Amino acid sequence: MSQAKIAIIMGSKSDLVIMQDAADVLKELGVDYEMTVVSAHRTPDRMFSYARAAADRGIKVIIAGAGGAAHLPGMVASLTHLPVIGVPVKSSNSIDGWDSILSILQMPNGIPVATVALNAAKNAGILAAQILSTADEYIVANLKAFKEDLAKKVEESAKSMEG
Ligand code: AIR
Repeated sequence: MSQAKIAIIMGSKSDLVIMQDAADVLKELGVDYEMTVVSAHRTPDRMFSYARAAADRGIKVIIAGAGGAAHLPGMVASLTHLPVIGVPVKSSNSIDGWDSILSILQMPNGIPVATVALNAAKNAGILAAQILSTADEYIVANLKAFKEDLAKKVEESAKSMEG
């Protein structure tokens, strides 16, 4: 059984090209994750059992990505008390991305989904790590180093542009 505290799920394997960014940044931040496909429409029973069992398996945060009629994040949020971060994916069945964004963003009061920008799986990974870091100093240290590195890269760009 996975000991991961973060679950990355997506509506289709075709979302992996985007969702891999969440996995990569979690690896960089030293956070274990598990990753799988769960479709709200094609496998509703699997979605139900996955979401219902996640907390008891030790998962603390769920990152859920989907495209088009992207109901996975919201439905998973309705089935668990765990925080759910939604990643709208601009997929082959998405008209222009707005369908995915609005399907994930416009949740009814009582069932929040923390929605990141279109295709922004990397930010979903960082946010999930930040949530875990409230009880984990190792992740705090990794996040601080990550942010310092971001700032350093901007300083370097500025220097090279200024000549
Ligand atoms: N999807 C799959 N089940 C429900 C939804 N909304 C989404 C996937 C993917 C898109 O449909 O998240 O972004 C296209 O999937 P596929 O498998 O046809 O490539």
